[in-house]
This record gives sequence, C-alpha cells and structure tokens, in this order.
Amino acid sequence: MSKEHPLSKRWDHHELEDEYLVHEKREGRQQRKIAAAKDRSKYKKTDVKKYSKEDEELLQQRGQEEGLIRGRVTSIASEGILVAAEGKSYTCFLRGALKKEKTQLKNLVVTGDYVHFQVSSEHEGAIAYVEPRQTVLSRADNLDQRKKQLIASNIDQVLITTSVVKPILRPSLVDRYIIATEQGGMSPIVIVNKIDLLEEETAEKKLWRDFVRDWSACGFKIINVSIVTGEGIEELKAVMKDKSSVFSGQSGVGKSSLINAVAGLNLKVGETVERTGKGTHTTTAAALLPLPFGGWCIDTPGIKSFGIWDLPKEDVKYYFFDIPGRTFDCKFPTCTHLHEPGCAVIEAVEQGTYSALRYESYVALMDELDQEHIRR
Ligand SMILES: Nc1nc2c(ncn2[C@@H]2O[C@H](COP(=O)(O)OP(=O)(O)OP(=O)(O)O)[C@@H](O)[C@H]2O)c(=O)[nH]1
Ligand SMILES: [Mg+2]
Ligand SMILES: [Zn+2]
Repeated sequence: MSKEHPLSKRWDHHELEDEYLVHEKREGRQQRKIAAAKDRSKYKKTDVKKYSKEDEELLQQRGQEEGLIRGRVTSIASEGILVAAEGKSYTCFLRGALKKEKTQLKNLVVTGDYVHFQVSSEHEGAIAYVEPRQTVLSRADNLDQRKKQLIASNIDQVLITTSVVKPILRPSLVDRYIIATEQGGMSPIVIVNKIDLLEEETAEKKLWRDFVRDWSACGFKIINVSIVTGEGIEELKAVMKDKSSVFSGQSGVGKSSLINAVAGLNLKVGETVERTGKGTHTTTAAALLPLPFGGWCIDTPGIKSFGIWDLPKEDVKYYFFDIPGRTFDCKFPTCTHLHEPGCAVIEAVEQGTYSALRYESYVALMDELDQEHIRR
C-alpha cells in the first residue's frame, strides 16, 4: 500500500506545472491539465489567491500598523467566530464593512481562515479582514445552488472519508469530492473506513476490492482503515503529520471517530441508523484541531449531497479517462462517452481495458449533474 503509483505525482500542485511541461507527452492528460489549470485560474481570480512571501509581510505590517492581531479561525459557533491567536481563543464578529461585501459566497468566513482582528476585550474581537485563501474546499449550496458554500480553507489535503458498509461505499460520491478537492487546489486522499465490517463473499467486499484496485490504478492514494482493529491508523497518522487536513464525507462514515483515534481526542461520535446505515449528523460545525504529532486537522459535519460548485458537464470527462489518448480515439471529437457510436471509451469498457466501475461513476455523475441543472 505504501508504494505510490507514479501518477499520484500529479496531485502535487507545486510540482504540477514543471512536471507536465517536461515529461508529459500523453495528450489525454495534457487535456486534463488544461482543464485543471483553467479551473485554478478561475479560482485565482475569485477567492483562492496565490499568495507570496511579500504579500504575507505586507499583511503582517498592515496588521501591526493598525493594531490588529493575526489569528486562525477554529470554528464558527453560535456565539461568534472562534479565532485562535497568541495562545488564546477569541470570540469574534465581522466588522460591518466586511459583511456588506458583495459576493457569491454563502459564508464570508470559514474554518481555517487567517484573519486580522481588533481586540475589544480580553476574549473578544472584531475581524477587519480575511487573508486571501491559499486553498479552499467548497460546494454548491444545498438551498441555493448559485451560491458557493465554503467548508474549510488553507488546507493541504482532503481526507475523503468513506466506509464500506454503514453507510455503503459510493464511488461517484468519492469522485465528486475528488473534483471539488482539485478545484480548490488541494490533494485528495481517500480514506476507506470500517473495513472490519467486511464479510467474505459479499457484494460490499467485491465493490471495495474493485474500487481500491481501479482508483489506485488512476493514481489516487487510498488508505484502508478501521478504528476497531487499528488497521491503517499508523499510515493515516503518517500522511497527516505536519500537514493541514480536512476530513470530509457522509454522516456516519467515522470522521470524528478517526480523528479521536489518530489524535487521542474525545470528539462526540454518533450511531448509524440500523435500517438505513446512515449517520445521524453528530458533528454540527467544522472545527480546526491541532495534532499532537504536528499538523492540523478539521473535522466537518457529514454532508448528505455534495453539489460541485460550477462544474460544466463537458468538463467532467477531464477528471476521468486518464488512460493516455483514450478519448482521442472516439469518432466524434465532442464525444460525451455516454451513447455515441464509435466511442473509444465505451469500447474499452466492453473489452475490459477500462474500469467498468470508473465508467459507471462517470455516467452517474453526468446524470446527476443533469438533474441538478434542471433544479437550478
Ligand atoms: N465497526 C466500525 N465502526 C466504526 C468505525 N469507525 C467509526 N465507527 C462507528 O460509526 C459511527 C459513526 O461514527 P462518527 O465518527 O460519529 O461518524 P462521522 O463521520 O463523524 O459522522 P457525522 O459527524 O454525523 O458526520 C459510530 O457509531 C462509530 O463508532 C470502524 O472502523 N469500524
Ligand atoms: Mg462527526
Ligand atoms: Zn467517446
């Protein structure tokens, strides 16, 4: 498991550009890269800004000049925005000017943000500005799909958490998270939990085996874990060490349980409903937690449906079909790989040279996007 697939390199966003320019000759992935770059530049223009040492110094200077303190948002609570700074926790609110900002964002501040605030009493403050976010995990808001809901910011990697049963593994949901992770400039790592519950000769076991095989073959890092047997916990700790990670996934998959296991914490965990195998939405707000072995992690509430923000249907294929040149063999250059005659992808699936499960996930995602666009 520790041996990394050579393609997994591509998730390292700092190395991505050079890596592709020098080594990447295969056009399938080249096309993907263009889509990813297009995506990233879109974000750069809005709220994810690359932000240099100079910017940082400037911001710090500004903070000092105006008597502001720099801190990091640890949670958005009912009593206010909790900010950790100088070894203390402050309950802050947003200054009026910030609130009035016109934006497509549902929330102006999110767990993980670096903010500069004016201290108003021993444990209270007023946030003057939010630093540009280096990375951000977001989704389309449930109620108003034109609004973008931020989940967490300034993190290195998203630990996309799933379970094999209770609730069952949903590959297309994993792919939604992978796309959102890439859009936000972070690396995806798939955590498959509750493997202690897998029984021999079951559909769940087969699905798990195929999933691990096919997603690893695409270069995704997968860690199989169980808090019951302890399997994979050390490997999970190793990838989290000295990094900022966010656990994201459906309710009941065991995000809080895993954080308790790796960090020796005592976060509240919930039962899964026996009949549906789903969770009971135990965690209600995202919380940033320091790790005893170095690094940070954010626990988030489970999300029922994860809408991807601003993903045109025709871009979905760039996140799939990573087998070199595959899509260039289709009869039509605008092939959606859903029903067209002479489609090389469908042919490859039929011949067993492209993963049926990956293809199924692609089709499911395309269908779901259709439904979502209708609702908008
Ligand atoms: N058998 C088994 N059960 C687990 C494992 N990990 C977590 N659970 C159980 O799964 C249930 C849900 O765990 P939580 O940690 O609350 O799940 P969550 O993902 O944080 O859920 P939300 O906070 O609702 O989003 C609890 O009853 C846990 O004891 C595991 O590895 N094996
Ligand atoms: Mg939880
Ligand atoms: Zn095709």
